[in-house]
Amino acid sequence: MRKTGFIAIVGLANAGKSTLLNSFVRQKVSIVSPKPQTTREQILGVWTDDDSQMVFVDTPGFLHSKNALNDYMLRSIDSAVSDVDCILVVIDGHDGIDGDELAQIDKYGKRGAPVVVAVTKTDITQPANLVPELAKLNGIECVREVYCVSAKRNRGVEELKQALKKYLTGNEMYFEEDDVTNRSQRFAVGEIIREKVLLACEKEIPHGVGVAVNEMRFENGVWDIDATVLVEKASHKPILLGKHGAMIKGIGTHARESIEKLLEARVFLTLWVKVKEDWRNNPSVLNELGYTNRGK
Ligand SMILES: Nc1nc2c(ncn2[C@@H]2O[C@H](COP(=O)(O)OP(=O)(O)O)[C@@H](O)[C@H]2O)c(=O)[nH]1
Ligand SMILES: [Mg+2]
Repeated sequence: MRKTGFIAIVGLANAGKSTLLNSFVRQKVSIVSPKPQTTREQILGVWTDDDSQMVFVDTPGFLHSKNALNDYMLRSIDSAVSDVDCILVVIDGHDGIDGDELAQIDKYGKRGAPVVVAVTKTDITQPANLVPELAKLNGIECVREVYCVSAKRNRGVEELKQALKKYLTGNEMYFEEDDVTNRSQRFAVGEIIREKVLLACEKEIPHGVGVAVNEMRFENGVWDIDATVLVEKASHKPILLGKHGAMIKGIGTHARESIEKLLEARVFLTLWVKVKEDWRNNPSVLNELGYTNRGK
């Protein structure tokens, strides 16, 4: 019988949580960019092998700012860390560990689940700089183990995954053997488009971007996909379109290539840009885009 269970991945925005999740399950289930708020809600990544099934819960990073979408993201972190077998705190080794992070680890520890720390981005961190940072973790009682990894270079990730198995407490299979995520294909397609927008845009626009996949049709070996990129200010629309539509065209090309890999088929992608003032505070739009608090 396999050992099974849930492992929550938490930490500051941009620490490298989603990259680590993708590395654990060896597939891109969560989008990655240098911008905070890339991950907006719980995404599950599932790893099943001969002796275990580990369900990793990716979460949005912790951020302070006020709107309904952020409230939603914070609730989703909270629900992710309750009732898991282990809390994996991801720390950016390159940035070092600050007081807030230490306090946060302590807080997670009080929830009862064992805490394991993954210090990531070691590929761009000098070992000499890492040592004093690691020493800061010494005084924190709830930390069971500390692993240094590079998710980008896939170093130390397998060892960490093996180590996490000992914390699994269940023996019920939550997913089919070949499932890698809980999210639908449609959601994954929307997320890929959002990732390409994030990578292409500067500063404030990314936070205000939402993607609605209006239609996905598979015909004659080709996926016909129609999606709308929502922006929250009229002034953002021309920026996203770019000169003679060059920006949105580039986003569309990158997105199409990624979606073709995901769906393993040719894709015909049509993208629209629409202004929807203050959509991040509009429950019906949030619902339409799939940002609904759902249980795991
Ligand atoms: N050099 C390096 N960069 C990384 C590593 N892991 C993540 N990153 C980068 O850090 C940024 C944030 O990563 P992401 O996984 O989206 O962080 P999250 O907000 O915690 O989910 C992205 O630009 C990643 O490419 C790593 O191991 N090494
Ligand atoms: Mg993320």
